[in-house]
Amino acid sequence: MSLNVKSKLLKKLFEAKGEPVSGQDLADQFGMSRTAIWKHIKDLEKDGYEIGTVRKKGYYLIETPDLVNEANIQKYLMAKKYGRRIRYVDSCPSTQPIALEEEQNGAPDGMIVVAEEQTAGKGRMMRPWSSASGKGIWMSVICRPHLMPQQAPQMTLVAAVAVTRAIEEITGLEPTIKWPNDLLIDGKKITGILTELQADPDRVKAVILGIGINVNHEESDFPEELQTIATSLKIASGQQVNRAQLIAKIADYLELYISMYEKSGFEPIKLVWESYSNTIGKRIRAVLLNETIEGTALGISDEGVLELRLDDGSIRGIFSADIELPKD
Ligand code: BTX
Repeated sequence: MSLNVKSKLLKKLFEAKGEPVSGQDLADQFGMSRTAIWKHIKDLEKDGYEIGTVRKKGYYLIETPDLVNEANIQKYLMAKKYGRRIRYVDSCPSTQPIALEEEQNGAPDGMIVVAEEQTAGKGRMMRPWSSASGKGIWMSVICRPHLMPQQAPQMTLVAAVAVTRAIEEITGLEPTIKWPNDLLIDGKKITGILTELQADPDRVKAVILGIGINVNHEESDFPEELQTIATSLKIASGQQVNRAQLIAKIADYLELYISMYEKSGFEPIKLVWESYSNTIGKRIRAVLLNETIEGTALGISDEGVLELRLDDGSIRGIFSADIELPKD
C-alpha cells in the first residue's frame, strides 16, 4: 500500500514540474494527515529523490534517481493493466524464476518483475545474458493472453514489435528485428527476448516475456567477447536514455499489441513485424540444432514460422534457429 502512495505522490510532484505542491492538498487528495504525507516524503528521500520544501507552499521535486523502480516507471505509464503491478529488485540471478513464482502465486496480467542487475541472466537454450548493474532493462513480463498454446510462440514476435516501437518513440533510433527475437542497431544486438510458456493442453495460462535491453552501456560495460557484437541505445544515439520511461512505453505497447493479437489474430502484427524485419527477402543461413541450411527468407507464416526458399526451390518452415545474415 505504502509503495502505491509513494508512486502517486511522486507522480504529483513530477507533474508539477518543479513547482511546489501543498502538503495540505496532498493530504486531502490521499485522505491522510499532513504528517503521513511528510513521512512518505522522507521515505522518497531515503530512496534517493531530492525534494525541496518552500514554507507554506509545499514540496517540490529537485532530482530523481536513475532507478527502474515502481514509482519512476508508473509516473510515465498510460497502460491500464501492463506495469500496474511491479516487483522491483536491486539484484537477482535472473528475473525469470521470480516472475514464474509470481505467476504461480496468481500474479495479474501485465505484472512486471524488473531488476537493476542480474548476476546470472539467461538467454535462449541457457546461454548467458550479460546484465550490467544500472545500465540496462532486465525485466520479465507476466502475460495472460486469451490464446491457444499453439499461438504462444508468436508472442515473441508481438513483444519484438512492442519493444521496437517503444525504442523508436523514446530515442528516435530505428532498430531492425532479426527473426525471431533479436533487435539490432547498426547490425549489433541491442535487445534479446526470451519467451517461457505456462500452459494447460487447451489454453495458455501465462507467457513470461523476458526482455533484456542494453540502454546506457559504454562499450567497456560489456564483457570483451560481446564488444564487437553488442551495442547500447546510448552508444547508438549519443544520449543517456531514461530507462523507467522506456519500460513504461514498452508496457503501453505490449498492452496494445497483445490485445490486438487476441482480437484480430496475427495478421496485423505480422505486417508491422515484417516492416521492421531485416531478415525478409535476404539470403540467410539458419543454424538449427542438428544442421545448417541456407536460402532466401520469404516471410513469416501466420504461426510466426520463418519460411525459407532453399536453393533447390523447395520451401522449408523454420520453427527455431539462429539466423546469420550476410554482411551488406
Ligand atoms: P539469445 O540466446 O538469443 O542470446 C544470447 C546470446 O547473446 C549470448 O550467447 C551472447 O552471445 C549474446 N549476449 C549476451 N548478453 C548480451 C547482451 N547484453 N547484449 C547483446 N548480446 C548479448 C536472448 O537470448 C534472450 C535474452 C533475454 C534476457 C532477459 S533479461 C530479463 C530476463 N531474465 C533473464 O534471465 N533473461 C531475460
